[in-house]
Amino acid sequence: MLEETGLDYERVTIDIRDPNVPRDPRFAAASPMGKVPALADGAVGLADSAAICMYLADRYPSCGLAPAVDDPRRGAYLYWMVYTPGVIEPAIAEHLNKMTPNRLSSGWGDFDAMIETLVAGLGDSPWILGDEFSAADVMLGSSAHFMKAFGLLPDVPALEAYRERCMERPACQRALAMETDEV
Ligand SMILES: N[C@@H](CCC(=O)N[C@@H](CS)C(=O)NCC(=O)O)C(=O)O
Repeated sequence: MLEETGLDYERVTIDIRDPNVPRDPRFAAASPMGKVPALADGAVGLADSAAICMYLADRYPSCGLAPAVDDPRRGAYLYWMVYTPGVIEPAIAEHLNKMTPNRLSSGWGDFDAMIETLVAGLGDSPWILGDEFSAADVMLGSSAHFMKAFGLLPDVPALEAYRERCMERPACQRALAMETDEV
């Protein structure tokens, strides 16, 4: 997301496996659960990737990564922005932990409903809001990539094409290269 914004930023590594490794003090303030990623931006600190993407897109609107608050696409944008933490993540956890799904009573539906809804949302469009890329695609493309990495992405050509489209973006390629360099 930060590569998509084009803003200057500093990456700070947090060791999530060893809590005894000293952490940047801004991290505890930004992430109440101690989860990564987290963002510190002056006096602002927050965690959760969807919240971070929404913050950056709204705080730095000239990056053009979110429809304005009075844009008719804003509703769909917000829906898809929270689709990852609200639907994809719990549906994946339920699926991986072999819990009994209940499409009606669970707020995230179930794994199949999560995939069907995403595929229907994309339709024939290149991006989730249509022809224009947004921060919602940063979240959904990353989620599709994560599912693929864990062998969870169903063989749906439109979904795979979307994942590839997101991953091929120069910003994403730069971010992946940084992670590879760090390993
Ligand atoms: N919904 C959160 C999920 C964050 C999350 O699960 N982070 C994991 C790594 S992928 C983590 O920090 N785990 C370490 C821990 O819980 O101590 C987001 O998208 O930021």
